[in-house]
Amino acid sequence: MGDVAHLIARFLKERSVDRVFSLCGGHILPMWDPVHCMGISIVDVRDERAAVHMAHAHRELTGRLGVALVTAGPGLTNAVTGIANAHVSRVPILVISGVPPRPQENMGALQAVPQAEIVRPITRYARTVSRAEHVLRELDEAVSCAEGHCNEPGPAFIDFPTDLLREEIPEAFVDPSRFRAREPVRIIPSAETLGAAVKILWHAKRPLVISGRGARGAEPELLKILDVLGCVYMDTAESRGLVPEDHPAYMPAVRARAMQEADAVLTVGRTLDFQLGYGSGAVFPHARFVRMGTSAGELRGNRRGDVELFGSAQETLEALMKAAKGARPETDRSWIEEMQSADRGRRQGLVQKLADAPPGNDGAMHPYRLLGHVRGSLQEDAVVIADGGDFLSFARVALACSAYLDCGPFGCLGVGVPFGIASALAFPGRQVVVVSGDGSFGFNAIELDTCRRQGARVVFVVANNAGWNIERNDQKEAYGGRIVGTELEGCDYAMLARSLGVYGERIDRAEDLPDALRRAFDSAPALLDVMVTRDAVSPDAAAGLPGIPDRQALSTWDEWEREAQGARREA
Ligand SMILES: Cc1ncc(C[n+]2csc(CCOP(=O)(O)OP(=O)(O)O)c2C)c(N)n1
Repeated sequence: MGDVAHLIARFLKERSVDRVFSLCGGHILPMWDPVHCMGISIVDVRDERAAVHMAHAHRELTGRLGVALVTAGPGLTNAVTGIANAHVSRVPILVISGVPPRPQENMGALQAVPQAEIVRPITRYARTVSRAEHVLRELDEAVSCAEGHCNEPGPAFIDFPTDLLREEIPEAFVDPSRFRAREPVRIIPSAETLGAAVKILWHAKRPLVISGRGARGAEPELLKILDVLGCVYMDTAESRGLVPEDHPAYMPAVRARAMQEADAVLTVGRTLDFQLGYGSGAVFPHARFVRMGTSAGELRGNRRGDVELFGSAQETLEALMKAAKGARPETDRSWIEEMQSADRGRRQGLVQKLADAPPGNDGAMHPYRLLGHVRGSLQEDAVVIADGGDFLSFARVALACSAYLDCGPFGCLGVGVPFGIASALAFPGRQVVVVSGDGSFGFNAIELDTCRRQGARVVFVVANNAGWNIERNDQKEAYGGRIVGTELEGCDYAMLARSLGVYGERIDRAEDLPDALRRAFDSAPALLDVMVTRDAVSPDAAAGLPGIPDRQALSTWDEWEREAQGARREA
């Protein structure tokens, strides 16, 4: 049969893993060769953190298991940020590592730290496997836990002592059924709860549907319910692209108003985290909630649903439609039309800003002008990755696309470069654009080397305002104008790119952007280092996000929350 390392490689192959993101090290090298010989490509990176970010993006965009292979000790500790990011975003990835050989256990071996214990709070599974006969069973269970079979999806971590990797494994220990991927669990709620949900949603005057990552794979059913209810729809970054942006229910520019005015909310596979005001009665003052999901977080986190539909999105939405047969939704058409018109107005306003937002007092281009040109250069199936503080906030509203990833609810600066590389490797025929603040770009800038070596055709657009601007602006506002440690030097990122063999140009004038973008797409991998103003105030900055209010993420919501709590105390 061969050794344990070959068995692990075979498991990955049987589970259709075509790419593993990794950085070499003695503790894991026994797995590298078999992985390579199985025809699985190894994307060798410059920092383990980038490997995990790449596995994350690979999973998000392809739906296939993302795998990172990191060496012991500092290899694992470097990977922790990536693991934590996947944990918060609930992304199924498998992180494999090695640990010192068993005969050296607790003796002060090279790179020995309690790895599984370090990552346990941020993983769905974290175990060290120290017996050959357990390897397949544990791998199977690790992947099931990552996929969220009957629980919340997220990262799984497994490591093996290096001597075990070299140990021969008798054929009798190999249970072939363990190679087969498990079918996802399909759950449908009871007829009674479905009926109760129909009552709330079909009698609502101002229904709002909010989707999350649990809605993935249920696009047709989601569209159907939006069409039947004729409601307002909010995607969230984790389920962006499920509903086309020209759908009549899609009104991204009036989200806060929809939350304030809705009288019924259906959440589909979405937790009520800070981005949704924790579902608070101060942010949703009139709504009854129907919550649909397969984990406790989606079903009841922060706010109990008036009806809770424990079920997988596709089957449950389908069952909900069946349960509603014959019922006529009572949606108030005039409210919908008013919302649509407000949304249209704001979106037109945005298009205008993208075309003519004025430069700052420093004479440098407004970030919206840059993003307007990027938007104009995108093909329909482009993959867009956004990273940064202010710049991410501008990009999130400015760029329309069908595939999108960003720093997510972990606010994980630095994902841009690795996310972009993994995307371009997964989709070599599509445009992949990373738009990044200059500070954020720096975290994983060295991965431009990986990008070139791997032939990943990414276009990186760095918005260079020579600062950690969203924090710098907060210092200006809230700390007596004292600017301390939030400025950068306006480094020449184009030169940095060229030094790593990537095409690079620095751009100062908006009118030079269309041609520069064309050259960048032709020469990808390529980087445009674009000088932008520090004076622009982003939507997130205006909403008070960087100030970290006490009760809510945004200052307006925080004020509503304070008022609501005050009113409760008085009552
Ligand atoms: C790893 C990490 N470190 C620090 C922060 C805090 N932070 C949030 S936004 C931001 C500034 C980002 O600067 P840049 O990428 O240049 O974008 P800009 O705000 O200038 O547009 C910082 C430091 C974070 N979210 N993540």
